[in-house]
Amino acid sequence: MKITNAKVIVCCPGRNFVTLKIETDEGLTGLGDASLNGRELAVASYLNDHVLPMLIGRDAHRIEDTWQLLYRGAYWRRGPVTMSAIAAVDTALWDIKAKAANLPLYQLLGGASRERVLVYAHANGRDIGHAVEEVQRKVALGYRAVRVQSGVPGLEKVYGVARGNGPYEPADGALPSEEDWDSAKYLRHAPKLFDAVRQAVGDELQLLHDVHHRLTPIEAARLGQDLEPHRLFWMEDPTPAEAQEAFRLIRRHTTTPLAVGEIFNTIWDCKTLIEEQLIDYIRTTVVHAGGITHLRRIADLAALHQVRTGCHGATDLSPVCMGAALHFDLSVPNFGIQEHMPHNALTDEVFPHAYSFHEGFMHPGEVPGHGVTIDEALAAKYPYQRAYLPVNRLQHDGTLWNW
Ligand code: KDG
Ligand code: MG
Repeated sequence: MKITNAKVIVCCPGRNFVTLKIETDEGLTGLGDASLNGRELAVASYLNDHVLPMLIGRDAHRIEDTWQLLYRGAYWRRGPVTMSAIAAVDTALWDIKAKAANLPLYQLLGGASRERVLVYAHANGRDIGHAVEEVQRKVALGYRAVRVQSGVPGLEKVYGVARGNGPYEPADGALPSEEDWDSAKYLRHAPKLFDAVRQAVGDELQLLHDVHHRLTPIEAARLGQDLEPHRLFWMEDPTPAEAQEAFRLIRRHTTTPLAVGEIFNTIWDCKTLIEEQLIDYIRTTVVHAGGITHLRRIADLAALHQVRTGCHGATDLSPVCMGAALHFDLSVPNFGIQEHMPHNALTDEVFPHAYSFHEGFMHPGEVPGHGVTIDEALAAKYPYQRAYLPVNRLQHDGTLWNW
C-alpha cells in the first residue's frame, strides 16, 4: 500500500491543533496529531518542508522503518518539534494499518489488557473552598480520580486556575502573559488544600496534584513529606526533570508517588528516572514522544522497573492523540491512569471520535483504526491564531522561573 498524498491541517476551534492526514493508493487514510502548544507552526513547517516530501511513494505498512528513517535519518535527533512530527506520521500509519486489518488499533497492539481505562479529571479552584466544590462536582460526574489545583493566597495568577468562569486554558495570549510565583507561599498552602479536600471527600477518591516543575528538589522533598498523610495517587512534576538525578534526593525523603514526563520526547529523557525507579508513573504520551511506536518502547522499559503509565491528556493534545492514547492504554500491561481534560464542544465537532466516557472510565471504541476523524470543511472555518503559554516570574524580584 503506497502513500500517495499527505497534508498538514492547522485549525483553531478554541485552541490550535496541528493534524497530519496521510492518504494511500488503496483509499485508506490515517490521521496523526502534531500539536505542540505555543510552537504549532514549527511542527507544521517541519512536516511540510522536511517530512512530507520523503513520505510520498513509501509503503504505508512499513511503520517501524519509517520511524527509523525519520529519527536516525534526520541526523539531528530528538527534541519536541522533531518528535511531534514523527509522532504524527507514526500515529497516522498505525491508523491506516488498523483500518487495513479492519480492527480497532488496540487489537494490533496485542489486544485489550483490561475492560476500560481509568481516567482522572481536573478540579481547579480559585481558593480552597472552591476547589472542594469542584472536586465534588467531578465526583458527581462519575470520576474516581481527580487532580486538584487551587489559587494560592498572595499570588495573583496560578497554574491550573481559570480567571473567568470558563474552563482553564493556559495558552491565553498572542504574546506570553506573566504569572507570579512564590514557593514559600505555595508550600504553606498546598497541605491545607489537601487537608480540606480529604476531609470533604473521604479516603476512597484518588487525588492527584501537579506541581508543574516549580520547586527545587529539596522543596519538593518537603512537599512530598507534607502530603504523605493525604495518600496522593501522585505528585506530578515536582521539579524540572532535565537533571534526572535530582529525583534521587526527592525519592530519599518521601513515599508520595511521583509522576513525570509530559514534556519528554524520547526514552532517553526518562532512562535514569525509570531504571533507578525514581518515579512511579511515566507521563509521556503519543504526540510528544514519537507516536505509538516509541511510546510502547518507553512503556516496556518502565514495566521492567514497576513504573506504570499515566499519559498526559490536556486539551492542547488533540482528540486524535486522545483516541490513539486510549488504544495504547487499553492494551499496555503496565497501565496506571489516563488524564482526561474534555475538549470543548466545537473541538469534538471538528474531530468526530469513537471514544467515550462512562462512570470514571474511558474506552477507545471498536471502530477500525484509532477511531478519530476530522471534518476538514469545519476545521477550515477556524484558522490558526497565535497563542502562547504564560511565563512565570518570582514575586519578590521578577526573576524568570519555571512555568
Ligand atoms: O501545554 C501545557 C499543558 O499541556 C500542561 O500545562 C498541562 O501540566 C499539564 C497537565 O498535567 O495536564
Ligand atoms: Mg502536568
